[in-house]
Amino acid sequence: MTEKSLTDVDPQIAALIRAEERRQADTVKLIASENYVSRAVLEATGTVLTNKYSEGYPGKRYYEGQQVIDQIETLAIERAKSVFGVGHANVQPYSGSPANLAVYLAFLSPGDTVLGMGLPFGGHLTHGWSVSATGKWFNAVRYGVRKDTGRIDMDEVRSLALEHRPKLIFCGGTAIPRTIDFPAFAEIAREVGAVLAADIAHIAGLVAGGAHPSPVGHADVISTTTHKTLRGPRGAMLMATSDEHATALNKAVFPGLQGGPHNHTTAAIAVALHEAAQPEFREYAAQIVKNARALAEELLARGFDLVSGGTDNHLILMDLTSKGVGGKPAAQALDRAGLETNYNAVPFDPRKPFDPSGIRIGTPSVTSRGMGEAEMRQIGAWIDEVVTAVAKGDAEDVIGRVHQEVTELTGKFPAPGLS
Ligand code: DSN
Repeated sequence: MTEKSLTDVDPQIAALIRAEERRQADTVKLIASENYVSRAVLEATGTVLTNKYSEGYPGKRYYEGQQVIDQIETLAIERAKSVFGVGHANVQPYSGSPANLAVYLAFLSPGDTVLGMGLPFGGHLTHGWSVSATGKWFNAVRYGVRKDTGRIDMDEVRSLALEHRPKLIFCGGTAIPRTIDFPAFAEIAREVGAVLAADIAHIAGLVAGGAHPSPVGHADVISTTTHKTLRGPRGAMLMATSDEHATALNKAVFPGLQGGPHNHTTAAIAVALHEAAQPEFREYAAQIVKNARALAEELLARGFDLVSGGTDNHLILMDLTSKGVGGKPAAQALDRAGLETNYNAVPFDPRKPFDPSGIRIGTPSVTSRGMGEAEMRQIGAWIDEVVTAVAKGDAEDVIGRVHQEVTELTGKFPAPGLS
């Protein structure tokens, strides 16, 4: 049994994995938080490193046999420090939510106040939203965006901070199409004596590639997943500049929250960081932004409302209210046409989170496939055709034709890592 291949042992799962591989190859993936990792990252993920326990940190473990694992984790840490220009990095958080929980554990006690962006405005559940442990166990105060601009209102952030004196302020989020003003957040955090955590999960690849300003020098703590624009495996990292913050974060990750790190993931993070240090990565990051701008321009020209009127980064948040279509039916129709998106709340959304007014799209995956501005304009045209057809209540023919055209396009742009 133990020497047999996956196909021999479990043909059902093997076939499903192949089906998912085909689906990913044939789809124009526009989910802003997804990407295609390289074959090298995939290879590192599926290795014998998954067999090893290594609770603790390099040089100080609770299990023997760390001769190799210590070297791998040290390489990942050193590469993270070099790519982001920070003094300390912890590469062990299992994913973004545990990484953010570790920030709370490091600096807050239950009941303390956190100031974060509200989920419907583009924040993350772990920035203190009500259904998250962070909203239940801490006193969460939320900022949003201005109704007229769709952008974060720094005056509101400051007045909420002065009124509530949070111990922790989160900036960053999951549906923010504009540049995050790290210096402005840092000034407010300093004024009220709060720890500033920059959650750069969405934009980490842009920061690493010089296509978004860095929070380094402004935020006390930087939290990121590794699988979005950074194009690594599913995982996360925490970074800090001061020894004091780094020590608190390390203790919070282990033994505070987690047990053994996922060493196969650590190795794949190291590989992704090696890739992020190459000159081509800067071109990739710049192209993500160019592609998002081209796609936004096409959608605006076709009469779509975009939250904040456009994008500075990899992400576009479309408000479909004026098109007379909900986000969910639009996303479902687009998916059937081979255009994968997610429905998403828009700021001040009158509809429910499971049936919101918007869809969120992004350009990391299509950029990783080598697509450029011309393809973005084509994708914008397809989105328009499908959404318009859904609004008219007669989308089947359009969905079928667009799907065929999408398949022709994806055939010309093979996705990294897929055979
Ligand atoms: N689920 C991630 C996203 O899609 O943005 C955030 O955690």
